[in-house]
Parts: sequence; C-alpha cells; structure tokens
Amino acid sequence: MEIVKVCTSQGSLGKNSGCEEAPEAILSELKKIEVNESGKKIEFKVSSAEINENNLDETNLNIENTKGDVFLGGDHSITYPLFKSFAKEKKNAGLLIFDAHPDCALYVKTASHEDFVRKLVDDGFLKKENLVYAGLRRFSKVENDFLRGIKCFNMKDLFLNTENACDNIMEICRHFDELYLSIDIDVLDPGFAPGTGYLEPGGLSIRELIYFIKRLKFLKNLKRIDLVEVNPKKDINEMTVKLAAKILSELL
Ligand SMILES: [Mn+2]
Repeated sequence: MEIVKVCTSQGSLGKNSGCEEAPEAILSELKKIEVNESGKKIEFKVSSAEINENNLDETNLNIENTKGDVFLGGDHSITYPLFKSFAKEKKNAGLLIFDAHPDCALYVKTASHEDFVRKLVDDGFLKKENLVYAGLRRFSKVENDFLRGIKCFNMKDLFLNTENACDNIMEICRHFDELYLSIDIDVLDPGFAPGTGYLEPGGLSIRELIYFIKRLKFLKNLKRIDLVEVNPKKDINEMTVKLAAKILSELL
C-alpha cells in the first residue's frame, strides 16, 4: 500500500491552517502501529504530491496528476483534483463522503473545502446520482437545496440503525464501476477528534467509524481513499493524530 502525503491547507480559506502538518504527524504515529486489530502487519510506502504554497491552481494540477490509492491531507479541497482525475479514467465513478458537512456551498472560482462537491458536479466530473453522503449533521439553506435528491445518510440515520445504514450504503456503492471514499475527520464527534477545523457536536464514535471502514473494505470496487482535515495544531494530546493513524491501520 502506498500512502500519498498531500501537505496543504491552501483550500481551507485560512480556516484550518495547520492541517498541512497532518500527513507527517499521522504517518509518524502509523509507523508505531506494528499490527492492526485484525492481526494484519502494517506495511506501507510513502510518497507526496508536489505543493506550491503560492499557487493553488498549480497545487491542484499537481495533485490531479499524482498517482496513488490512499491520500492523506491536507484540507478537504484536495478531493476536487483527486476525484477529477479518478473519474476521468472511469465511466461510472462513485463518491462516498463521510463528513459532518456536505461541502456544497456556493463557490467563487477555485474549489475550496466548503464547496468542492458542488463544483465537481457543476464541472461535470461527478453525477449527482453517484454521490453518497454519510454522517451529515450541519448544512446551510443553500446546501440543503443542493442536497435534494442526493443519497444522504445523515448522522441521525447512522445512529438509529448503524448496521442497516451500512448495508444500504454498501448496496448503493457496489453498483459504481469504481468507488472513491473520502473521510473528513470531523465526521467523528469532537469528543474523539478535537483536532480539526470545524467542531461539529453529535458525531460518530471511533468504534462506529471503524465498523463502517472494516465493512467498506470488502467492496471490490473501492479504488481510492482520502483522509482529510486533521489539524495537529488544534489537537489535544495528539488524540486526533493517533486516531487518524488508527483509521489508516484498519484501512490498509
Ligand atoms: Mn467537514
């Protein structure tokens, strides 16, 4: 397994500065995990996407051209170029997003971590019917309008019947030719993951997220994954960094 570091917070509009430090911090924790919960040895290679601190467009182009299976951000805007290149090669690519927020606000020009999903749809890289959300619990009115007709498993749905929600998510996702899984760490409750840009109460527990991950791994069409929005600068006792390393260890 190759993990690609994407060390940027350029797309966070200054609201999650520090998340560019996440890949290094998370990987140094991951190196300490020898075996995961299933008894699998943790082995991985590391590479990185080229970042130009002063030019977001160039950064996005570099990310788009970076090959890999697992990408470690960085802010959530990196999913824009990563899904764009992913979908270009596939006919019917699906995107499953675990996030407290739908990230489909109105954008200006370049995609940010608040609006990249709307831009992926508007730019023709993502069909609305190929978009699935899990864990949503906070959105604006304009986002609420955008979400009409989109498959949303909101936090309350996941909580009421986790197993059933997971069954339904998997049933939808296995029909895509290839699946991209994007995990924003804020899908977790801030009590578990305080080191991120937007603390959104009422989220998943770490055990619940691991349950989803372990089952989603069985999907043969799952081809690309990203984990984003961890911010070591806002973390408490490296809780969030360690948790992100654990998520990766269970994903590998
Ligand atoms: Mn979020």
